[in-house]
Amino acid sequence: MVEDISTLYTYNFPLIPISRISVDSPELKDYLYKELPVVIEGSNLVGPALEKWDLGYLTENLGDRGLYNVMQTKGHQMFKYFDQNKVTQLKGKMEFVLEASTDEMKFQEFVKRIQLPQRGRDTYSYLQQPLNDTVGPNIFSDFRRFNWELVKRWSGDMKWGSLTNNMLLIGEPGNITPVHYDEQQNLFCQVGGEKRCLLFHPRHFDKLYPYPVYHPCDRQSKVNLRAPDLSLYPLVSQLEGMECVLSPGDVLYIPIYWWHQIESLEPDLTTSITFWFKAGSIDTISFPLSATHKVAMMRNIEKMLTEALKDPKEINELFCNIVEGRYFKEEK
Ligand SMILES: O=C(O)CCC(=O)C(=O)O
Repeated sequence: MVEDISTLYTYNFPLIPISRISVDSPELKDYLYKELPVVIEGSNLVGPALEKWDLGYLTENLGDRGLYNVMQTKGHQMFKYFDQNKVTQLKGKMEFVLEASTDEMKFQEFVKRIQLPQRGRDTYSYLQQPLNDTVGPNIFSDFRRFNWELVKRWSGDMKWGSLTNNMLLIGEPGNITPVHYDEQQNLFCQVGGEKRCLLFHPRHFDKLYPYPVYHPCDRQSKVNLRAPDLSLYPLVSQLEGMECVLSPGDVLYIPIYWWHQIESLEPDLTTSITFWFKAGSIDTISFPLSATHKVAMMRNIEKMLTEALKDPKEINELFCNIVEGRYFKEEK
């Protein structure tokens, strides 16, 4: 267990602690309502998984069933997500390098790979699989006994949209999901091992240099937070973030459009389960628009142009023509 956060990797920007509150605290609603990150303690949201889902039990129940998505890296442990559909769409139009690949394999094949000692190999794996109907009767029965009443109460009170996905993540110590944002609300449940989570408010959009929407790494930052190239990405030096370390039983609320980097800490395997919800419908809009609304608006403009122009080179050129020599950033 991490006793002292100062023993972890030191970043070149300030990180303040994310608040921790009990599931019974009346303040919880305020965090969810204001879309502010918080670690919720004592919820028992995924109780049966906490009690049982170690590697032995999961292998017994999932080992030979269905196929699982496993991301792989070689020579590093940065598991930058990419969208395979966008890779296909861009074939022949644009060159890009992906830092990870995804394979489908039986659960027991994944276990075989992660059980090889890390020393002596340079490939790393990260299982990232939506829980679906291939999981078999025991896992299904555990899943049904998650605290769905609580999930429904929170998502209903907050008027979030529907639950889209419960992703099961099993990672090797040292794995990093680099900084990115999602277009969904997330209740992120830690089941096994510990994870360090860095979060950044959506207003840091410009300081994190996201890929264009048409790119396979859409929603990911181009910046490696551990080795930022400040000549290319100078605004990184102005970042201010928040952080927490999650232990089994903790639930981190990751608000929609908040940037997050998630790091699997030594020495154990990490297991997590996400509850992703669509955004709720917007009843009223107030001005000036929030950073979240602005990101949503920028994405829509980019999507419209991508659809109209089809070719990434044309999109780049058009955006440059709109901005260059005409619009300037206000000095802060
Ligand atoms: O746990 C991880 O490594 C990544 C999880 C994540 O990015 C998410 O739940 O949005």
